[in-house]
Amino acid sequence: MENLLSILPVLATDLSLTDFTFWIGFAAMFAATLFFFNAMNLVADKWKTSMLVSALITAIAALHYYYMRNAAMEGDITTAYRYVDWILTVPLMCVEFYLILKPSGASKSLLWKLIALSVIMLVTGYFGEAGIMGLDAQLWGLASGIAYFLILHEVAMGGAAKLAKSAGGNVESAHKMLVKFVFIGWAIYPIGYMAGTDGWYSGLFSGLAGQMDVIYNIGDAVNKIGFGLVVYNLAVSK
Ligand SMILES: *C/C=C(C)/C=C/C=C(C)/C=C/C1=C(C)CCCC1(C)C
Repeated sequence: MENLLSILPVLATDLSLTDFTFWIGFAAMFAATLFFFNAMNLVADKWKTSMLVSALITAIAALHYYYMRNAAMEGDITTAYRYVDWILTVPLMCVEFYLILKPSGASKSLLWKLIALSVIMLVTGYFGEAGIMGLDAQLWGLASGIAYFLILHEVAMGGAAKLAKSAGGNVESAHKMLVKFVFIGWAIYPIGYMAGTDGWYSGLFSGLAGQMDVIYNIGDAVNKIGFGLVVYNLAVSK
C-alpha cells in the first residue's frame, strides 16, 4: 500500500494542505475556464457575454493560483496576489448580476454601486491583512464587513432584488441563487480573515489558525465556479 501511494507525487512529497489546495484550486479554475468558454458556443446569443465573463473570472483566478501556489511552496506570502485576483474577479461577479438583470432594466449606476462597494470591501480587507496605517486588523475588517453587508443588502433586498422579481421566471431563480452565494459562499472569507489576523475573535477561531489560505481557496472554488454554473444553468434553460 505504501508503495502504491508513493507513486502519487502529491502523497510522496510533504506537500502541505495549503499547497495542495492551491494546486487543486489551479486545476479546478483551469478546467472551469475551458468549460465556460466552450459553453459560449452552446448558449443563445443573449447569454454569450455572461458565459464569457464566467470564463474570465475563473481564468484570472487560474493565473493567480499558478503564482500563489509557487509562492506558497517557496514559503512566501500570497496576500498581494490574492487581493489583485479579487479586485479583478469580484467586480466581474457584480457584472454577472448586472448582465442577467439588464433586460429587466438594470442601470449602470446599480453596477457601479456594486463595484464601488466591492472595491471598498477588498481595499479595507487588504489594509487589515497588510497591517497598513497602524489600524487594527479588526477595525479594517469591520469596515470591510460593512461594505459586504451593503452589497448583500443591495442584491437581496435593494434595487437588484426588485428587478429580479419583476423579471420573474428563470432569471429570478438564478438571481436568488447568486444571492445565496453572496450570503453563504462569501461569508467563508471573513472566517479566513479572522483565522489569519488578530482581534477580539482570535480565541474563537484558534482551531483554524494558520489555515487562512486554505479557507480562502475553498471560498474561491465554491464562489467562482458556483457563480459560473448558476449563469450556465440559466443560459441553457428554456
Ligand atoms: C472570487 C473572490 C471572491 C468572491 C472574494 C470575496 C471576498 C470577500 C467577500 C471578502 C470579504 C472580507 C470581509 C467581509 C471582512 C474581512 C476582509 C475580507 C476582505 C476577507
